Amino acid sequence: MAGEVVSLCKAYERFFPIGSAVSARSIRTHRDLLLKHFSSITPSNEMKFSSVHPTESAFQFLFSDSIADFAQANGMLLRGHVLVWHQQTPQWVFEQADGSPASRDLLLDRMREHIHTLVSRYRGKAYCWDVLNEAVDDKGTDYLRRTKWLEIIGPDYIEKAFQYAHDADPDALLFYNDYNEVAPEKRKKIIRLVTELRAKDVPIHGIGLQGHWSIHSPSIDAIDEALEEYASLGLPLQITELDISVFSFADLRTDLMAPTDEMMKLQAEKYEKVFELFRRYRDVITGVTLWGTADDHSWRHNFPVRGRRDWPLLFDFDHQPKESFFRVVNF
Ligand code: HAH
Repeated sequence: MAGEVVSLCKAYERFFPIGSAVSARSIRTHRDLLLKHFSSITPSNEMKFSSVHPTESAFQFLFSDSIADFAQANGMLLRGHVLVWHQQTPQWVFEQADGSPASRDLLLDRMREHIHTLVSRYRGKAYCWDVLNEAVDDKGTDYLRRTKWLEIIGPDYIEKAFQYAHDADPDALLFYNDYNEVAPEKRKKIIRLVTELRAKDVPIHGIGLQGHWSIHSPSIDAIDEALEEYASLGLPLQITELDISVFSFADLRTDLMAPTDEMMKLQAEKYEKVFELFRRYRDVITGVTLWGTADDHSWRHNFPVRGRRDWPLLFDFDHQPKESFFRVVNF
C-alpha cells in the first residue's frame, strides 16, 4: 500500500539530507514526492546565469524565487546552483556593446555583480552554493578547462568567484562541483584545484561530486577509492547530481520505450551499493542530491543521446517507488 512506503529522507535523517533537483514546474507536478521524500532541493536551471540575467538589462527571478519560497515554506534546505559555469551563460556577458571581447576588468565586474546579486538575494535561504562548476579540463591534458572566463580573466577568476560569494554571504557554504569525478585523471585535476585554493586560503567549504553514473560504470570499487581520496582532503563532500542511467555512455539506442527487467535489477543493485558506500562515508558526506525526482522528468532523456529515454531515478514515470528505491531505504 502506498501509505506504507517509508520516507527516503526520514530513513536517512541520521546520515545526511536527501535532495532533489527541481524546476519551477516540478515543485507543482512532483509536489507530493518532494514533500514526503526529500529534505533539500536544488534548482536545475532557474538560478543559472542565462535564466536570471539573459540580457544585460533584464533580470528575472520569478522562477528562482518560486523555488526558494517552496523550500522555505516546507522547511527544506536549498542548494544554490550555479554561479560560474561555461554553459548556460549568455554571450553578452563576455562581450562589449560593439561585439568585441569584454576586458578582464569588465568581466570581473560582471561576475562580481552576478554573484552578489544572487547570493545576497538568497542569503539566509540558500545554505550553500555551487560557486564554480566544471572548471577543470575533462578529457585531454589541460589542467583548467578553456572557457571564456579563463581566457578573458585568467586563472584567478576561480579564486575571485569564491571570494565574491563569500563577501556576499559569509555564512554560505561554498562548493566546487564537477562530473566524471571518479575517473582518476579528472580526479587529480579536481584535487589539485581544491588543494591550490585551500593553500591560498580561498573560502571553499566543500566538494560537489555530481554522480552522473550508470549501471555499468564507474564500479563501486572505483567510487569507493575516489571517495576515500576526496575525503582525505578534509573538506565535506556532497553528492550533488546523482542519477544512475540504465545505458552505457556509448549506447546509441533510442527505441527502448521501457527499461528491461535486467536493467532495473542492475540499477537496484547499483543504487543499493552506492548508498551503502555513502552511509559508510557519513562523517564526510553532508548531503546527497538526486538530479530529478522521478523518471518522467530527467535531463538524461536527451543526454548524452538525443531522443533516448532513460530511467535513472528512484521513482518511476507514475511516481511510484522502484526496486531501486526499496534497496536504498531498506538497510
Ligand atoms: C550537469 N552537468 C550540470 O551541473 C547541471 O547544471 C545540468 O543541469 C546537468 C548536468 C553534467 C554534464 C554536462 O553538462 C555536460 C557534459 C557532461 C556532464
